[in-house]
Amino acid sequence: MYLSESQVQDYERDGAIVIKGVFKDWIDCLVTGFDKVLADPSEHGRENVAQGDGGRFFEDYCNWQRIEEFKRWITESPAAEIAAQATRSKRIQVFHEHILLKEPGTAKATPWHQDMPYYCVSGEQTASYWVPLDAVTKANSLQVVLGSHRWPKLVRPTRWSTNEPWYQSDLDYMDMPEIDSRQNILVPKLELGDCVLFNFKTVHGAPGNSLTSRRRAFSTRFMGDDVRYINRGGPTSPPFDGLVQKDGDKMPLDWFPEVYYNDK
Ligand SMILES: O=C(O)CCC(=O)C(=O)O
Repeated sequence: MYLSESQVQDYERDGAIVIKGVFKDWIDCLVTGFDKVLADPSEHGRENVAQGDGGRFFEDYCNWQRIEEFKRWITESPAAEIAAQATRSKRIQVFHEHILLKEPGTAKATPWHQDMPYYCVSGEQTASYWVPLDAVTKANSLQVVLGSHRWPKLVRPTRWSTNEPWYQSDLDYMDMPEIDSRQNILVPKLELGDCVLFNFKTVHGAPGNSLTSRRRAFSTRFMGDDVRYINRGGPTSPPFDGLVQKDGDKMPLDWFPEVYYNDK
């Protein structure tokens, strides 16, 4: 067991936990993969800083099938087994991975958001990793709003580069409340090899990067037992064009392979 029962209970209550040291032997591998994507981004690669605004906030996703280092991490590191423990799932499917780069001097923050409303899935048994690949401080680290995965409605998703609504029709979502000291915000103190594990519904964000070093982060999303397809009425992020699932269907294994199965 990688997680204690009390860590699993914290995950259920707070929607996020910090796991210390678990990926310290994987940082070099992930950095190699990250740099390969930077050198050869996919069609999904996006810049979030307008020209002239200074710095760079680049992201890309869904590269793990072509980037061998990411595939190794997904299939050989303890990540999927830990996701199964945290979500009390028998099986874990990989949804996708995501890289985020903030160059020094990037003012653009990652806005507070939940990932779930961008995704074509629903469910409670979800687990996303945020693994920093450079030394981070409170000034440029991921932050999460503890307990926000239990808010009664999903928060309206927006485009990070423009703040425009993500969906044309988005009345079913609530506005992001003011995030301030009334919420229980976790600003983790992370070392290389540590990670934050959080539910797809947990509100999170990150400041820009005011440090003099890059801030690279590797995120991966895993789906547990109760995760099902949902049509959100417009293209999701990632888009996964060509999925033919209907609401409530299981996610197809040929797109989202099972990467952990607990046969006990
Ligand atoms: O690294 C960041 O700035 C944000 C990360 C994030 O939103 C995520 O991993 O879901």
